[in-house]
Amino acid sequence: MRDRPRLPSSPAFWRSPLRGTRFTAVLGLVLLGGITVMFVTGLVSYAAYNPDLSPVNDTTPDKGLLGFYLFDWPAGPSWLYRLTQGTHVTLGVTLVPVLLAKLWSVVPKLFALPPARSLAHALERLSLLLLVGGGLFEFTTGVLNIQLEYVFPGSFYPLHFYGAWVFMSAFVVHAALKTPAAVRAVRAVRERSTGDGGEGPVADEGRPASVPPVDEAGLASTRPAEPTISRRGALRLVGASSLLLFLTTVGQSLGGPLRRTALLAPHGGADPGGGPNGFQINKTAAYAGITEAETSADAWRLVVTGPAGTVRLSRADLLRLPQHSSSLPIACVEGWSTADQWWRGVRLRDLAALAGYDTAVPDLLVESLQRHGAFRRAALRANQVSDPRSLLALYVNGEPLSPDHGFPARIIVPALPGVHNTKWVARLTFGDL
Ligand SMILES: Nc1nc2c(c(=O)[nH]1)N[C@H]1C(S)=C(S)[C@@H](COP(=O)(O)O)O[C@H]1N2
Ligand SMILES: [Mo]
Repeated sequence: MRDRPRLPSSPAFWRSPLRGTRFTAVLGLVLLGGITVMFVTGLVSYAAYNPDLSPVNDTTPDKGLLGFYLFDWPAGPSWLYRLTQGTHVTLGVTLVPVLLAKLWSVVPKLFALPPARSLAHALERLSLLLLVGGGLFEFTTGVLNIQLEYVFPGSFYPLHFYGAWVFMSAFVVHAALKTPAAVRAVRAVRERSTGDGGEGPVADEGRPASVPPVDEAGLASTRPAEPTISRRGALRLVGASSLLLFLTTVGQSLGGPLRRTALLAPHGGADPGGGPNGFQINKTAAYAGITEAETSADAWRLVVTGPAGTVRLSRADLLRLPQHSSSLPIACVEGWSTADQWWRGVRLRDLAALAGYDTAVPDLLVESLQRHGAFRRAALRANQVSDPRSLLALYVNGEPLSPDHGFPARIIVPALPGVHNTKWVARLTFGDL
């Protein structure tokens, strides 16, 4: 056996017998479907923040034309954001092994020399750089955000949002160029394997050494080492890894007892404990700097402002207003969500009436007692304020809200991203934004 070439730019440097057009094609087609869903659910997630309603909601103020698709987020079905964001995060985690295997399968191409044979070739390679870099960037920022909870304070949304557009531009070009060949490669093997056995090779793994693999793209090694696993076996391994990630992640979006199966979900957060308030906590009262002194019956007043002027209500005043119940989940951008909780409190539209909006309900700016941090304010659209299920909640599951779930009062609105369900509410300002 000759010496192994030392430079990765030499095709003979790469010896895995697994590499080949079909292997890459199968992974590529899975990513084509999966990443398309990631992109759509990602854009939807951003629309759910109603960023064009108010600068308070807009995490990418410089998006310009990239916001062309934004639409008014509906207040239902109540599980809508659970579904779109649970899909986005769970699918993203599940696709990690596929992405890594796909990159591994084409890695020799990244080292190929000369760097560019022509202008067209140079452009193609540049788009690959954006594709690979953009893909790794999107997956890395996404995973870091769900695992470490906002490691890029304030900048996660812009990074992930602009990164997605760069990545998707390269992805569309790449998919347009490569999909036809990928489909051909997958079909070719299927035809051979369903053919009349005997004469021809049945599949890549059963192929006699003399029959060259389908390798239009030149991905197969020119000097393959002895196989230790078949191509099909390697694909099964990737599939099994994805399945394992899926099964240890999806529970966080299903909530209830299944949450315990979410071994990969972020841990180490506040322990929600048991009882009626025993469901996930995003940020604790202590973290947000909320003290008992300021939420006590004597100190806390809700300030409600509108055309009728300003009213100040104690918790006892609020409890004298008509009380209503809604079963609604909390669904966080990080992908976790709770099953429906039973909330009780005052309808936002009743508070709008108190502020002077008896007939047409307007938009609403909600502000928390919390003094610092990005989640202390949120703007809600009129359709969300007027929904009869939208509450300023005082109770959950039959008990007063715990300090960590927003005592004395919090917002709960159907289909709203968790982050806009403001806790420790101090001020409601009604009026078109
Ligand atoms: N004032 C305030 N409200 C807040 C937050 C916060 O940090 N501060 N976190 C938000 C986020 S990101 C989520 S997901 C929900 C979680 O609500 P929970 O902790 O009651 O489950 O509260 C939201 N309301
Ligand atoms: Mo959240």
